[in-house]
Amino acid sequence: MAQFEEVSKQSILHPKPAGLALQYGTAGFRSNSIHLDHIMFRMGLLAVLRSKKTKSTIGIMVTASHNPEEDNGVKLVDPMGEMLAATWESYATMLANAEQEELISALNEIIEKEGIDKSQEASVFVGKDTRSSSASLSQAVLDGVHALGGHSKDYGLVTTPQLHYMVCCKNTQGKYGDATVEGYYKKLCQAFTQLVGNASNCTDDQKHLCVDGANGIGALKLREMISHLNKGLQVTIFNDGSKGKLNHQCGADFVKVQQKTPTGIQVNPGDRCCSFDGDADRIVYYFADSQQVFHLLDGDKIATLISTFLKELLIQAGLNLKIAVVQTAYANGSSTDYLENTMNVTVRCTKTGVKHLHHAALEFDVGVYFEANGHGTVLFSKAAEDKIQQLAQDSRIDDERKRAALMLQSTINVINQTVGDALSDMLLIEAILAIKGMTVEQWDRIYTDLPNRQLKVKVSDRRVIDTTDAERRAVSPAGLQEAIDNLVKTYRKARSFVRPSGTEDVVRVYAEADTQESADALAHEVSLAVYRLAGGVGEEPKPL
Ligand code: G16
Repeated sequence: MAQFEEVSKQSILHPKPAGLALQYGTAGFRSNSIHLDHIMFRMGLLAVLRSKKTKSTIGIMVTASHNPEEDNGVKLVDPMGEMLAATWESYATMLANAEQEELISALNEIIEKEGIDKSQEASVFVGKDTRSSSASLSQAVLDGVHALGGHSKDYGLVTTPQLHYMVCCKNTQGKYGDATVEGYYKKLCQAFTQLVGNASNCTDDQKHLCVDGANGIGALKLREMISHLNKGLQVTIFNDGSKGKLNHQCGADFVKVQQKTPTGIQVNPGDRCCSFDGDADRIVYYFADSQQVFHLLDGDKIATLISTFLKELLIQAGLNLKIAVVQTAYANGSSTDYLENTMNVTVRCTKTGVKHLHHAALEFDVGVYFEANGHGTVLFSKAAEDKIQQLAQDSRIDDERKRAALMLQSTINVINQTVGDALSDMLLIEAILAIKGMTVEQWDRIYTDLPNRQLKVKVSDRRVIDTTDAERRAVSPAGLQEAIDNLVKTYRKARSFVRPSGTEDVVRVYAEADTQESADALAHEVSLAVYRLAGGVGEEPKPL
């Protein structure tokens, strides 16, 4: 077949380093960028097959999100803007690791197993972040798409959620919105403007937000979006990429894990601040109190704010829709307790990775999902959206119900339902705070986080750790879970778990307890157990 000849010819220009094996991780492939040229080419090929199989446009985003500048990676986007179907992850790994001479047979295997019609047209949307390696790597993706005869549209520099949005718009024939960056800004900003129209007299101070752009794509795109906001929000952007390094001492992951303000931003008491990550699919908020003490409002606090707002609107609208919040093991114990016992909403816990949370959220009329690291969104079922729309158009209902239904409608439009989106989440949070007349301090006081600590441990092969129960318990190596259980027993209100990261070559350790000292000590002791029982490399973890 002529196309396979082209693939063979082109693949020589994107050779696989001998012996290199990479696994499809939490959000696709991720590694130092020097290892990724062949992966990008091959994911271009895979996207063409996926497009032929689904008869839809598929997306490929070149980004390593929260990882350091020297890394890169690739995220694949399925037809409705969701992450690549789990069943195709093994094909991705197989293609990525096939030796040069096995590539065509690997492609044929996928074609046969999936019953793909080779004559079907294929279309792939491609985007990239601001990393220096992203330009050549996205070209490698395009080479792969074209080698297998696929059509491509290169969106160039976009945030990851913007690319997810484009794919969904295209495959819904524009029902979800216009598949352009301009269309994205218009949809979100119009909905935001409508929503904040429900806020009574916000002062300029209340409208002001400091944004840490992590020196990445989010800063560029926020700057573009501001002009569409009609002064409903006043933003000062820090870490806009003009001097600092991507994600270095800044960005959502740094702020969440280090529990401190990023460099490059001056936080005065009373300032409301937020940080994006490197591809703008995560957001966390924070402020300094009058004693200059740092307060973090992470994904859990965001989920609480949004679900409270939605629950109140559903009650006001008189709509009986089932709302649930989906979290992971990283969710602070206080947040789960508050959601279940004070708000009385259903809470689900899944494995790390938005693909898992997204899937669980689809089971409800309104599924709010957030990882504690700030990655999340809200999903409305088709039936829920239809009910809200009907109510918003019903002329027989009273003003209060009408207002609530219209607000729910605008809320749906401000949200990017395809994936967690820092820009969209920021607009929704800002609108909720304005409508409720709530300060960031008041929001923070909804519940008090249990002190917690996250650490990383280097081991020779992180795959020796296997987990169960939504990653809350380790089943291997032998003795590790027992060791963790024994350590946890020695602290009050304590909880701890370990899991291999799917984006970095480390084992992650999480601990929470009644005091920061206890959380730090427990995290350190659990790190030592990982180091000793799971093949730690380098120096033994030191106390904090
Ligand atoms: C990705 C995933 C997130 C996950 C994070 C960390 O985020 O999309 O769902 O929480 O990796 O995963 P891990 O702990 O397995 O390294 P991002 O923002 O880096 O793409």
